[in-house]
Amino acid sequence: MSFHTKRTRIGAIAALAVTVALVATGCSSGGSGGDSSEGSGGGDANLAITFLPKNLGNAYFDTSDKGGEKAIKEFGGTYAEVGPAEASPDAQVSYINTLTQQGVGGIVVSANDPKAICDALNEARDAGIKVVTFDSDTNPECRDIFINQATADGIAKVQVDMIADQIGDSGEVAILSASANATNQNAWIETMKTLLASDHPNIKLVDTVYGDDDDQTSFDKTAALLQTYPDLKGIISPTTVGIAAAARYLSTSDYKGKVALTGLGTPNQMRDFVEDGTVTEFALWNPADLGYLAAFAAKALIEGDITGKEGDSFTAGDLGDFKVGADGTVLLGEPYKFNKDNIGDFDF
Ligand code: RAM
Repeated sequence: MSFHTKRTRIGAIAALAVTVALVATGCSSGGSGGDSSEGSGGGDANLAITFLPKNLGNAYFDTSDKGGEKAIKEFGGTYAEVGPAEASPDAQVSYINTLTQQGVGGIVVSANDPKAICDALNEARDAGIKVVTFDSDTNPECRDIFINQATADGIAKVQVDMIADQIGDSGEVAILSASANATNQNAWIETMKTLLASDHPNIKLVDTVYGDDDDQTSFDKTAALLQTYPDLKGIISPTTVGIAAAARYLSTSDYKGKVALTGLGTPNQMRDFVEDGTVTEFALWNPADLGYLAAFAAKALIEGDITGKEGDSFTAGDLGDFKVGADGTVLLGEPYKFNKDNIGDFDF
């Protein structure tokens, strides 16, 4: 898997305009130990920071965590990545407990459930570990800071706008989501429902199904949706795993070009399906920037520069300065749309 990020100007999208130069360094680590150079930060700060994605084997988290690794190398900390095979609610608990025993300085986690990992995270925090959620939050009382890729409103709106555009603002649509408890997808789906009801009276959301961020489950759920709803005009999949699996299904079926598919995807996973006409347009942010920013937030917490309260500010390397907003949330930027005219500019 190659992933160089091309140095590309991307208009007014600040988060993406600062392109992080990523160098392919092979696969992510899967073990519980660090896989990068040993090093310690300034003073006696414990800059051993471990990334804990929803699950391993998801290209989105491969990219986000590489962004974290790049940041940690820049500031001389120790990077590691651990995670479960399945994106199920409590699958991350044992990893958090192990990290607490090991005495890392920070945990950067994308949560599969807002509550299920809370006790484990709070035990980690009681032991002095700083906890940053990124991508998918826990309840706010279980972490120090949440690094949000874009606002839930923005992420919901871009997907509703795209499906409305692609089906002529009328007809049946369904949602193919990640796991049923995922904080991020559930927030986006709630807002999408509100937007559909208020602004798109002729679009009917007939079902929401869950592919668990597993490729085969998502593929099978796509097939089932198309069989159950013969009049389906479009599918929204707010997950990079789901949209890629659904596109693969559609691309070799009679539904190709007839049933629209949009949502959130990575350019590399979606490129073939945009080029062959299965998909017109989808959106995302820069996952590498998200991981990079999350790592710098962990550093600022560990070094005591910030506590996570509203108004705190810190510098995140190449991405510049960020301020902590309400509920201990830091915002990366805005979602960005990919289509046949621009997809060639991206490599992640
Ligand atoms: C999948 C995961 C992740 C989400 C992206 C869009 O990779 O569910 O949490 O942010 O899709």
